[in-house]
Amino acid sequence: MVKFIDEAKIYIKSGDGGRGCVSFRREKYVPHGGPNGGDGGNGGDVVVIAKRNMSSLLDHRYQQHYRARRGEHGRGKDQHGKNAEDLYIPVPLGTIIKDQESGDILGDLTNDGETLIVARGGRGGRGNARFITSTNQAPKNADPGGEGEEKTLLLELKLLADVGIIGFPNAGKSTLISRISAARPKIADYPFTTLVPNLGVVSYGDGATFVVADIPGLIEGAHEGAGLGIQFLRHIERTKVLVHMIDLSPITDRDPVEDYETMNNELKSYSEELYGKPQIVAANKIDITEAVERLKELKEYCDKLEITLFPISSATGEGLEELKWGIVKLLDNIRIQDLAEPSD
Ligand SMILES: Nc1nc2c(ncn2[C@@H]2O[C@H](COP(=O)(O)OP(=O)(O)OP(=O)(O)O)[C@@H](O)[C@H]2O)c(=O)[nH]1
Ligand SMILES: [Mg+2]
Repeated sequence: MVKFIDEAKIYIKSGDGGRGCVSFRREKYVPHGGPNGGDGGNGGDVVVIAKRNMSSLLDHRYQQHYRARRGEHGRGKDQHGKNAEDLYIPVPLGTIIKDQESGDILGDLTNDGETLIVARGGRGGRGNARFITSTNQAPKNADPGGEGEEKTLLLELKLLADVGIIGFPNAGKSTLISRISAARPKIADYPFTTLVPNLGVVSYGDGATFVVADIPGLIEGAHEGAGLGIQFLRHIERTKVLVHMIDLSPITDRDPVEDYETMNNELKSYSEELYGKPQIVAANKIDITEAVERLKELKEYCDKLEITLFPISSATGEGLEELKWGIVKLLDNIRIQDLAEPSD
């Protein structure tokens, strides 16, 4: 299994408590009314919450500072300052939260909606009305609010790939990852460039992400050990979707339809389960003139078998948005099915 650790470092601060108020009743004809300074409100807590719809810590690399608001100060006429709202920081299921300074693990959130208070807001200060005693009927003191806590947290998540990219060596699998994610795998003009799987986090829409992995290219006879063999397939056994990349470049001297079938035979020899995963065909290198010609036959073949095909160029970026949304749609459908019939 490819496990790759996604990490983020965030700075958090809970809200300070509001100040207590010093105030006295002012009534006509009463020179010194009693104290009526209200308490300050509590500062907001910082709370980490696990969210099923998040799949990476990418967002926290863009936003790294989180501050909850302070409580309102108390006011005269015994008015209590408002408590500040808690600040929620969403993280994916499986995120481990560590205190950077002590190295302690503060928590490990695994269920949707599970929360962990990582910094408590300061308590609101007491207003002078609370300081009244038998000997001091006109106290002029009030508490300042308690201070919020500051911490630097390390968030860690073991990522599992949602999408596996398979295909012949040199098809452009790593190039695709480099175009749709921030990963920068090695790309080169010769087969077997990728020797260990690469992982990338792809973001789309409103903060949502999925994770792709490529694996070293497979060739005919891989299940008998040809090329790098098929041992790498185990890395994509737990993905939900496969992107089957076909190299349309005439340089391969192979037939795209045959490539598709060969690859699927290799998959099947390895595992029926892997073979049975939903596939999307990404027909790559359509920036090459002859490739467009070679696309036709593959397209007809896929249409006949009702296989979704996206013509793309990982080099120029053509068709990549469509491919990305095609993957998202498929993942969403699978998620909906999973919700309907939970497997665990
Ligand atoms: N013209 C063209 N060339 C491409 C395209 N995508 C990738 N290439 C080239 O194809 C070659 C192989 O690309 P890689 O991304 O390394 O291929 P791979 O499938 O990861 O290869 P392995 O790791 O060896 O299995 C490189 O020279 C890329 O520049 C494309 O859309 N058009
Ligand atoms: Mg590669």
